[in-house]
Order: sequence, then C-alpha cells, then structure tokens
Amino acid sequence: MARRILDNLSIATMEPGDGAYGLIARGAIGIESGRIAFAGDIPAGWQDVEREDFGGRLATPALIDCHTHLVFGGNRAREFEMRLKGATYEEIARAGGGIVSTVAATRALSEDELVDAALPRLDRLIAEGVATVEIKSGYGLTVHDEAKMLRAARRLGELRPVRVVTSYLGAHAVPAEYRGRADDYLDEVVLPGLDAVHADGLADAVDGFCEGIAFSPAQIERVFDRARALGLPVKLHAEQLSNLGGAKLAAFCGALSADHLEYLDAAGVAAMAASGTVAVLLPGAFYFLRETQAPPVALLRQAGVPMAIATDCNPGSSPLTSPLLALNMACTLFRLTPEEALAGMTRVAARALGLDDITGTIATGKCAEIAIWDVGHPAELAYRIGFNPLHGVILG
Ligand code: DI6
Ligand code: FE
Repeated sequence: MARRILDNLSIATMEPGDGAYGLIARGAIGIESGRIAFAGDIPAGWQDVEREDFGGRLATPALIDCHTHLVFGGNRAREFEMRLKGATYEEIARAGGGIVSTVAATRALSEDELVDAALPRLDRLIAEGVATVEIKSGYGLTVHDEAKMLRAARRLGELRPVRVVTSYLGAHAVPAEYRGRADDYLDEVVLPGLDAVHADGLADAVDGFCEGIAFSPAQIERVFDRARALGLPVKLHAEQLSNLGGAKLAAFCGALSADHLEYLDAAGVAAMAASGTVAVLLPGAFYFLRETQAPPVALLRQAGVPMAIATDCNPGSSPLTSPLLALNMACTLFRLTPEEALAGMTRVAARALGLDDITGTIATGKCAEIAIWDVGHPAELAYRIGFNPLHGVILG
C-alpha cells in the first residue's frame, strides 16, 4: 500500500561518507507510507510498483531553512535608504529604528494579518524547494504579541505543505517601554512569555540575541536557564556584530546552534566543536549589512564544527527569500564549497533543528521530502544567481 517509485534520477543523498554529495549517478527512490524505503537500485518485491520517470533529473533532500524571522509587519526600505546615506545599523538601532520599528509594525497587525504578510515570503521559499522552515518570534516583545507571532507561524505550517519549527525569541531586543531596563524586561516579559508560549505548545526552541545592542551573556543565561527548566532546546544569535562570547555560552548550554558568528574567535570554535553545536552561517545578513569580517570558516571546518546555511529572512538585516541565493552567497562570500553549502541547507540544517533523525538526507527510514531539479550536477544549485531550476518537491 501507498508505494511509489521515483525512477531515472541522479540522487544527491547528502549522506555523509558516501563520496561527494552522497551521489548515486543513476537510480530510483522508493517511498512507502511517506518514508524513504530505498535509494539506488529497485529491490526485489518492488518490481510491480508503477515507476514515475524523472528523465535523469537531480534529486536532493528538500531544502531546510533553519533560521528565519519570516513573520513580521511592515518593511524597512526607508532604513535601507538611510543606511545608503551614511547611517550605520547600530546607529539606527540606538536612534529607536531598527528592530524596534518592526516591533511597532508587528504589534499593529492581528494574527491573521501577520499570516497574510508572511505567506508570500513563505511561498518564495517553497518555490525554491524548501520543505522545512524555522520561524522565530521576536518582533512582538510583549507576552501577547510574542504568542501571536508564534501562532501565526504555526498557522503557516497548516496553510502550506511545509514543516514549521518555531523558536521563541523574546530576548531579541529591549522594547522602547523598557529602554535601559533590560533585566526588568526579562523578568516581566521574556520569562513569563516563555512560560506562556510553552504552556500553549507554541515554542519548539528558545533563541536570543547576544549583542551590545541587545542582551549580555549573563542575561541570555537567565533565559536559557528557564528554557532548560522547561525542557526546551536553545540556540543563540552570537558574535554577529562583536565578540561577547555568546557562542561559548551557547556551547556550554548544549545549544543546537550558534548563529551568525562573524566575530567568533578560536575559543568559541573549540567550545562549539566540543559540544557539537552547529554553526548557522547567514550570508544574507553579512551581504546586506556590508559586513567585512566573515565567519572563521577555515577554523570551523578544521575543528569539525558542522556548518548550516540559512536565509535569516528578516526586514532589517536580510530581506532575503531565496535559499538558492543563500547557497551561492555561502560560496562566494564565505568560501564554502558548493557541497558544504548544500549540506548546510539539508543535512546540517536538519541537525540545527534537532530533526536529523527524520529529514535532511535521502536515506532509508527518513521522511520522503525530496526536491527534484532540472540540473545535471548538484554544484549548479549554488553556482547560478537568480535562476530557479526546481522541477518539483515530493512530500510523503
Ligand atoms: N540579528 C539580525 O541580523 C536580525 N536579528 C538579529 O538578532 C536583525 C533583526 C532586525 O534588524 O530586524
Ligand atoms: Fe536572525
């Protein structure tokens, strides 16, 4: 029952240790009850199943965007203009712009309106092969508005054929009404808000922004302590604009990932390697903010820290809804190989979300979440700019 064969494919399984891309030059993928039954030769017992011929196209695991702020109100095109006239990101943030201006626009929208605003962005990700997307809160900054954002995120997963994984990011910025009182904001909003979204099953993980313009490591630790008490995994925006040692803190807390990492130092790399924390690299934000210091990719590689790639789709620092362009930027800006980049949006991204048991590679037993591309070789996915060769996505 419910058996299906996708035939005549070249298959980048992205399984580790199986040669470049885990590539099977010619083969088939068998699906049974939504799971991958085999990849490669059609085994005995499947000879009678009807075969769909994919004409030699490339199959990869469907893409996973493991770091986005997809749900928000408004946009920041005006701020983009200001920056082009000379203002820096930090100056704009300190002047009450930046994240805080998106907070006002997000608070003004209902849950339904947030869903409507986010759907076109989600549809762009899906159009380029994404089947799993992580979505953070962090633009509500009240108990009510953070929960509203996460409910909108959950709804997106019901409206479209994607798995939505949510992260509670109450500790994203100090809202205007708490300016200079970050600890009060933690006590009165972030921690009770975390309890509330957890009670309603709205948060799959807990995130924070550890930065001079946001929260100190000691403040982040308070949030992580509560997450641990609730049994929720943690992750952290760390070392994006400066080095506060956030990645080290995240690693010591057993975080799934530390993200951005432009200013990560050798001690941070070592801590991440020791804890198995994934480095989520976000070339869209690096590009859009015109950062000049790239994350220490050679050190990460040498230490064996797994590297994921994501869009970081958000209105302020990465208004990017093209996962394929993120792959290209990971190669051009951060010097990842096309294989590392693709692994970063499949196998390693799954690990960054704690989903590596069920998705991220084409392997027996995993969920059948497969992207089919009109390309001859997987390196083409990262190579092109502004071209979408997606033929289709197979889900279950
Ligand atoms: N780092 C980022 O790049 C985004 N959030 C964060 O913690 C930017 C968010 C924004 O500017 O709206
Ligand atoms: Fe982010």
